[in-house]
Amino acid sequence: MNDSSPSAEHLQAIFARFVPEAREAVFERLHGGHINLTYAVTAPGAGRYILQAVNRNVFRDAENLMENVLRVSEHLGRKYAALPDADRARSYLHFLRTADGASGCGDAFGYWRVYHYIDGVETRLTATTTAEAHAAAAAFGRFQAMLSDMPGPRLVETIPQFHDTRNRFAKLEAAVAADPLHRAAGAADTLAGLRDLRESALELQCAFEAGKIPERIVHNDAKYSNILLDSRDNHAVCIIDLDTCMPGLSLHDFGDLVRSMVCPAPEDEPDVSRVRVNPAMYAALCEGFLSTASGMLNPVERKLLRAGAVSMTSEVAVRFFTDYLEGDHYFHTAYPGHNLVRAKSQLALARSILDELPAE
Ligand code: GN1
Ligand code: MG
Repeated sequence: MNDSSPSAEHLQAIFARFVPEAREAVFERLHGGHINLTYAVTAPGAGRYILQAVNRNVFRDAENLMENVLRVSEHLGRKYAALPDADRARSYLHFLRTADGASGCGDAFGYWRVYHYIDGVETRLTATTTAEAHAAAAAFGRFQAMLSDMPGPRLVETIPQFHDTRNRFAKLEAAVAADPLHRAAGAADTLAGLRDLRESALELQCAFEAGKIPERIVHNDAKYSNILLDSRDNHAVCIIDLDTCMPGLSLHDFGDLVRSMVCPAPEDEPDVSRVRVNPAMYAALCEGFLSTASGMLNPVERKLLRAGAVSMTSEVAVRFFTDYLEGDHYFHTAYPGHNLVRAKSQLALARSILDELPAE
């Protein structure tokens, strides 16, 4: 992978593979995600697009990833086509192929792909009202329900063991043992806090391993900022970032929603005293998710909502902390120690979910 940024000429050459008629396009870097390189493209006379390089350090098999993404978005397209009042052009992502029919093209920056820009929307890192929480959770529940009858072979696991929480804790212990940058001693409290969460964090995975809850097609990165919201009335327009859409547990998505919406502070809030759950937001998330997913969920899944939230929040705290110990190779960081700040904040949130929300 190339750590520098591509030149405008390079971007233009890549973009022309998808939209050959576009000349003198303008590329604006978007900084929302932690993994991929993303640009908004304005191509005079040829429309607006998103151009994105999938990070091959994270997604080793970008070609198969794109096969997943295309299957999922085309299935959603068929579902929305059957809904009479759907806002079809904005409800799912429309990907372009290259002039020679490929799903993308690779170079030192990653595997490039292009999709249509969706107008009149914005994303938010955090939510403030229970109505927003209800709507976001209903959108992800609907997303899963729509994918529950997707035909064809099992989706490829774009990152093997992505939400294998037990393995994430094992990797944490390996990083502590190796401690290449001697960072563990300076963060002993965080490490102890994470270890305390392990058993609760594994409850969801244990239920799956015991055969009590099924594998489903899920988004696997269901944070609030992965929903495009209508700029006028905030309704959920489209779910984006389908890179990890693959087999998983329904409550992985519900858990990520809780993680990203149940507290008004962002995931990298440095003042952990501000990181507390808001029970009214949690109630709205449960209600919203069940309003669209409940027909699909089994009784055990319906009882593991809080366990899903504990699991996903603890897991991401463990992942941020592991990356900190290993030298910040995985998540993009904005300043030294950013991953440690994220780990502490998500640890505080997991603790608050466990201590302050009722188990079903
Ligand atoms: C990463 O890149 P982004 O922001 O979509 C990560 C998620 C984490 C999230 C934390 C492929 O998502 O798993 O929950 O950061 N994605 C990957 O904000 O690892
Ligand atoms: Mg993502």
